[in-house]
Amino acid sequence: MIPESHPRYESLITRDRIVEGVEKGITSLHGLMAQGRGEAFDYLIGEKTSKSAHRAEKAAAAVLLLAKRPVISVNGNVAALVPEEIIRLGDIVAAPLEVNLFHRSEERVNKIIEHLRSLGAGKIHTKSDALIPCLEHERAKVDSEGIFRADAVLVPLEDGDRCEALVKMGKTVIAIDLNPLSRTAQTAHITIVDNIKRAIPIMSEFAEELRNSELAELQRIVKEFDNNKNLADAVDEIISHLRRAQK
Ligand code: PTJ
Repeated sequence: MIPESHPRYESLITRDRIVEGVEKGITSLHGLMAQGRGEAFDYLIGEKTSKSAHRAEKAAAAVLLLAKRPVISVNGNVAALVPEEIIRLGDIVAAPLEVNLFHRSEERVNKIIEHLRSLGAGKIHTKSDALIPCLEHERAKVDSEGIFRADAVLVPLEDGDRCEALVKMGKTVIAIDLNPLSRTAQTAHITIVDNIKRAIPIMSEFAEELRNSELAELQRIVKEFDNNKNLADAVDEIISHLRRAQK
């Protein structure tokens, strides 16, 4: 039992959720390492949502609202850390979920689907009858009516090449990645450099706020967003945070 007074309470609770995910067979063992990597970047960021992340979260909400066939991709870490939050976001922007795993096993895919359903998930794309071109690993397996034909895909905690392959397929790709220098971060159209635990609820708030906006207003938000500039800002924010922490 971790006391709430512990200075690293939030971080320790998050670790517990990932460990629990592994014990339930939802999260892969590699997910533990991914979490550690994420934590290190979150520390550099100051464990709070930066201005650049906030801008990206707003633009991402607008993209999802504008999309005709949006899909939210769920992996083992996402299912352990933010299942309810991702279901809520999917409901607000009318985006079905699809489980897509790097360390894929049918058993784990099914466990994640059951886990999401037990928490009230609506539409989940469950087939794996199509392949993302030019991707030689298990993440290529997708649902022909889901990620394969989606026009916008949210890919949280991703590792590079699928993001690139989805971009090549002509989809708008939104990534959530605490590492602003990762291949995914550099390749996506909208990169949210924030902890998924903070990012998803903020995206939902923006989506709630924007869901009744005129189309032109949503298009303006997306058009004005510049991912390269935003990523440069994210790096600057990390540097400024480190300078302040040093004093
Ligand atoms: O469930 P699977 O089999 O699909 O596997 C999922 C993982 C995450 C294990 C797999 O995709 C993987 O190994 O990912 P990587 O290559 O470790 O990349 C994960 C990225 O997500 C890294 O850049 C981390 O910094 C980042 N990350 C980790 N935790 C968080 C995060 N970003 C946002 N929020 C987090 N909580």
